[in-house]
Amino acid sequence: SMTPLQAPTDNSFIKKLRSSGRSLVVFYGSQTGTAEEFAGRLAKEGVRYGMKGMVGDPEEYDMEELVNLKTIPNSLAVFCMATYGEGDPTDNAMEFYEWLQNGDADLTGLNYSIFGLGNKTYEHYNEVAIYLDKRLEQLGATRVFDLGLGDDDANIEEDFITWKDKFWPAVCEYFGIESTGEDVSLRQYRLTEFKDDVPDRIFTGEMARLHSLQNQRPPYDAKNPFLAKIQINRELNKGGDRSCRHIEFNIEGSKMRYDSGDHVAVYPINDTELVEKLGKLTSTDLETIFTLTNTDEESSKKHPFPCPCSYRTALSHYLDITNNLRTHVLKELSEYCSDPSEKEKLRLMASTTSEGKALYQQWIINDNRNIVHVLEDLPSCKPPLDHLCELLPRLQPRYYSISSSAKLYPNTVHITAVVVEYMTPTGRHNKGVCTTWLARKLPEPDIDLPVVPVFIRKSQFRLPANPQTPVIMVGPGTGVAPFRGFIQERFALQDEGKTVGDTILYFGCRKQSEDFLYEEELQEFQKKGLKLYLAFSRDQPHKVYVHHLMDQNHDEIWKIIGENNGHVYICGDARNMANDVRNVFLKILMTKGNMSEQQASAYLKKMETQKRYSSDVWS
Ligand code: FMN
Repeated sequence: SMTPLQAPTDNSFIKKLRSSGRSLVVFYGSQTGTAEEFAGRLAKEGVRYGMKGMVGDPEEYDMEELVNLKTIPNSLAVFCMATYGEGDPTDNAMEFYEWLQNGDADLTGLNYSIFGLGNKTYEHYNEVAIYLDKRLEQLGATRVFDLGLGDDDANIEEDFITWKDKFWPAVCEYFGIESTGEDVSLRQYRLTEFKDDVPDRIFTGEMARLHSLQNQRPPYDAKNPFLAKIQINRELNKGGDRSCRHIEFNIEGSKMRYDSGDHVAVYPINDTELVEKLGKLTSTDLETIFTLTNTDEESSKKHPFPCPCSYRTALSHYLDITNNLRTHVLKELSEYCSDPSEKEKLRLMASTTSEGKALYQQWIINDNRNIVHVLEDLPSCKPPLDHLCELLPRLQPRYYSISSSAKLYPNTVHITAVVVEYMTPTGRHNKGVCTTWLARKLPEPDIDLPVVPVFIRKSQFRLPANPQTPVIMVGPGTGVAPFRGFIQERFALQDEGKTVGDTILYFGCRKQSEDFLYEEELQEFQKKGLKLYLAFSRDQPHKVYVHHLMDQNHDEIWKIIGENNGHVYICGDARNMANDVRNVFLKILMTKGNMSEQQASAYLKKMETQKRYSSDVWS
């Protein structure tokens, strides 16, 4: 038989649309799965309006084909795009974004609509979606419905369904589609359960290749994580009731390299107790091996996660069972309630009426209910577990700023992680999936070290190429993590005899005696020249934060950012800290640099584009 020299091109979405009689393609720019999930929901709903849809990862398709989408009659491209960092697209949308920015494709005749995913606590709110919306129009494309913006700080699910409710009628109107948008709930996957002849290839938590965790081979990445041994796992807090762990992953033999400022991703396993509860609530034997197969043969996603596997594996490794439930899941759940009042409650929360939205906000978001809580509190709701497996989003890896320098620790990656644990308003004890799981993985003498699947993600957060450049780092709380790596690196260079510019750290925490992370280490570096400014917010009657200390150091800061071309780094809480700190920099530029407010703001913007003002913040 002949083998073709070239694999058939499967990166043509137009070919795919055509061969499967589709006219709707929904692309997503997604890092942690939300945009991808929204795209899936839109593509699926298209059928209701006579527009069969498909989902597209811009990284996998030839996006230049957008110029030809108009050759398919009544076609529409929708984009669900998240924004990250400093207004950056997600990794999978990067190339597409650059093509749009730098090229001048003629997109006349392309019908499009965009939903953006962002978070208002970030300075560059939804910038990717806003830019894309403007740029596509500039290039000649036709906006079929207004840009929608979702705010993940508030209730992004509500923003999405509110937008979607107006989006579909606008699409129908535009294409002259007469449809009731009939509420058919369609299963996307077909269930096969193996009772007697169990297949011999069964997934047990791998991300892609079968047995990839047993037979490890590089290169390691998101689909093929490295099983790293935990060789150190210790408490950093010296008092108080919170916990912050210092964890060291051994990456020897992995050929993975990292730079200070990179992130390490960890694939966690869900809490056994929660998994067991779900088995009981759905009366399912968790050892049953099953497969979910896409009923749409053309779909690039044959299974929702690696199949076949046991229900236990699916719930432990592949599905997110701790997030607040989305409205479309509530709607599907309502079909399985025997008690009419419970059914009605779920239906109401899934609707876009103001009453429904308020109830969803209260009962799901504020009360923090996940799938287990919902099934516990609505005892007549008895969905089959395989349907839940289709509906729940994928469990995502967790990213941590690496808190070590490869210059000192080429064989280990360190992280600094606060253990997330809190009481919900319904009196439940919620635990962060990854940090609580990691906190329990303690290395013990005479037994094999605990292992966890990890991979490294490169970041833009980088020390200046020239070590003589002075740096100011602002990192209260676990925001200190990447700076521990930066400091190790700078003083290692100094030990080698290089001239190193000023290295200044602003650190803050509640009390010196409780949560001063890496106190001894930082004091050692102080002896070598680290300038350390410490804000202990609760060690005196009035609150002191890092930005207050910066406000007392105008001369030193101005010298570095205004005169000596220094670099500024901010890491930690996006909500208040990053803003307060920015305002102090603006104030210093105005007072010491005699700038107007606008000039100061432009100066910081310029520092950002020169990579002299970088932030790695989260909320
Ligand atoms: N949203 C913004 O609007 N602007 C930002 O600059 C921004 N940066 C972020 C950085 C980090 C580290 C994280 C975790 C989120 C950030 N967000 C920002 C919010 C995300 O865009 C938002 O949570 C979105 O729903 C994520 O979509 P995804 O799950 O598809 O990746």
